[in-house]
Amino acid sequence: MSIFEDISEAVYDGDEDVVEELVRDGLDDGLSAQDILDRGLLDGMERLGEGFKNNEVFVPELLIAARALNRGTEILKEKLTEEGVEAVGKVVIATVQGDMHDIGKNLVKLMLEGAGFEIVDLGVDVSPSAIVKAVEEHSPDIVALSSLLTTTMNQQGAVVEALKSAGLRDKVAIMVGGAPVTEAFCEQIGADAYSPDASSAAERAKMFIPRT
Ligand code: B1M
Repeated sequence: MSIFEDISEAVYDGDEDVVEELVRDGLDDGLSAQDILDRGLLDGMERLGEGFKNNEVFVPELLIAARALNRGTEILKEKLTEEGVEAVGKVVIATVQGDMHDIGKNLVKLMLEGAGFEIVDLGVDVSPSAIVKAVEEHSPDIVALSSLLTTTMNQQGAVVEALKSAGLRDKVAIMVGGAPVTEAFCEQIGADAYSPDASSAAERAKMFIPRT
């Protein structure tokens, strides 16, 4: 088995310590952080997702695996973000109300940090009013929203509306993403940009910051 398969398997098994050890080994062997993330950590979660869909894997296993995956990304963080430059702008990021999924949001956060953004992370299950409050308090350039459930993606639209009502819509760019979200949905709710993954989200975010 390759080390990527071993890492994938350790995530699948939710074995945090083995994940940490293997990720460190991979980096020591000169493997790229991006490959370790994509071919190891995320592959394990992808397989679990399939198992969950087929009723072979259940919520507790997903939770344990998510913790193991997060341990791995913490170690990769330094490598994935080492190209980072001085703060180019500020982003308020959140998983929307009713939604507890944070792995994708955390990856987007990580890539944005790597691109030089200062991040205000509001966490998961964040209400539109809490996001409005954070925009008032932190004056970010961008609000980035993540949703993983078809039942919560409409909360992204609720955030757009809440920012409009608060008179703040024109002061921030709104970026959206997450598995059920599409470009068409982004347009429909009046957000400014959809990104399918964390890397493209960071690239897209830079386009909202005027060059000096
Ligand atoms: Co949940 N879950 N889950 N889950 N879970 C999904 C999403 C699901 C697709 C599984 C399935 O049925 N196949 C399904 C949703 C179905 C649907 O709505 N269509 C589902 C369900 C049903 C549920 C529960 C309802 C299950 C239950 O309780 N019966 C429940 C809901 C809880 C809640 O939120 N209220 C639930 C709970 C959980 C756990 C808590 C156990 C756990 C999350 C742990 C955690 O996040 N800390 C969990 C997990 C792990 C998953 C799967 C297996 C993996 C999600 C993940 O982290 N993927 C998932 C199945 C799957 O996706 N295959 C599933 C890896 C991550 C890197 O990808 O988040 O898509 P993703 O992020 C990507 C892009 O989408 C993008 O960039 C990221 C990486 O490049 N992106 C953005 C994400 N956010 C962005 C924001 C941006 C830009 C890009 O802003 C600018």
